[in-house]
Amino acid sequence: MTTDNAEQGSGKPRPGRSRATRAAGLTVALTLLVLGLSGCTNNTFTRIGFPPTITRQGETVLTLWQGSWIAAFAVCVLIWGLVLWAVVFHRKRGDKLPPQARYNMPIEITYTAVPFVLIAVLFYFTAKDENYIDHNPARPAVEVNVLGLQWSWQFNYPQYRVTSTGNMYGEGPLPVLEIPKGETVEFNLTSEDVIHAFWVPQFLFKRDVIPGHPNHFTITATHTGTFTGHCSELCGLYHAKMLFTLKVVTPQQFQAYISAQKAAQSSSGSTQ
Ligand SMILES: [Cu+2]
Repeated sequence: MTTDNAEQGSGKPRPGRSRATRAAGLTVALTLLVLGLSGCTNNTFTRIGFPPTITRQGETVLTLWQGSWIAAFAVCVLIWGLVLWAVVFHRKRGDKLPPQARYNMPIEITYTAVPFVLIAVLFYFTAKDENYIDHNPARPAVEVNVLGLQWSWQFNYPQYRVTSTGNMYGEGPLPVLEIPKGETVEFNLTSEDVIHAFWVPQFLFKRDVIPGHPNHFTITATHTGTFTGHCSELCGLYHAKMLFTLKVVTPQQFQAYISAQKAAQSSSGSTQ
């Protein structure tokens, strides 16, 4: 562009140049401010709409989400910066055309190569994170068989022979899924009727529950608490009531829960 300006032959300092420098400096400062804020705090703004996560896998999802937005924002700033710079400082003045840059091979190659580099970087991080999020360890600490059915959930702990089933049509208390914090928990998802989807918003993750096609995923919870799980696949009339309660507790509380469930099951079995 220096060559282009020289070709215009004015030889005088152009007022537009200092304005362009100031605009570029302001853009860089704003970008750094946003990037700095996103690294320093942890609120809805910096999570870009995501809820706070309660799993290690969710932390990876959040980092990928933020990184993708930062990359998109950087591209946006660059493209709009170049467009505005061209519109403001290289607009047509009088009858003279601004410098033309058609058939410029270095620029054409750059236009082609840069998007490929962007896609390659996004692909690399997506594939790396997906491999981690989809990894199911050979020996999870806890296994939960999740059965989706119209319109509730059944949670079965095969290691402990404990099962809890929700009431149909969303009546009565919600079915409870209790898991320990800090331990690997594998979910085996199956359906007995139509396609459902298992979703806890704080996992930052959902997975389809498909009849005849078991799905699996593993999480390690990082926070205790009580959360609401949903079916996120429209599955019929009472889909909206297909909720469950997720309780993340300490390993000791989890063992106490399993013992209580076992005792309840055996007493109800003996009274039948
Ligand atoms: Cu459903």
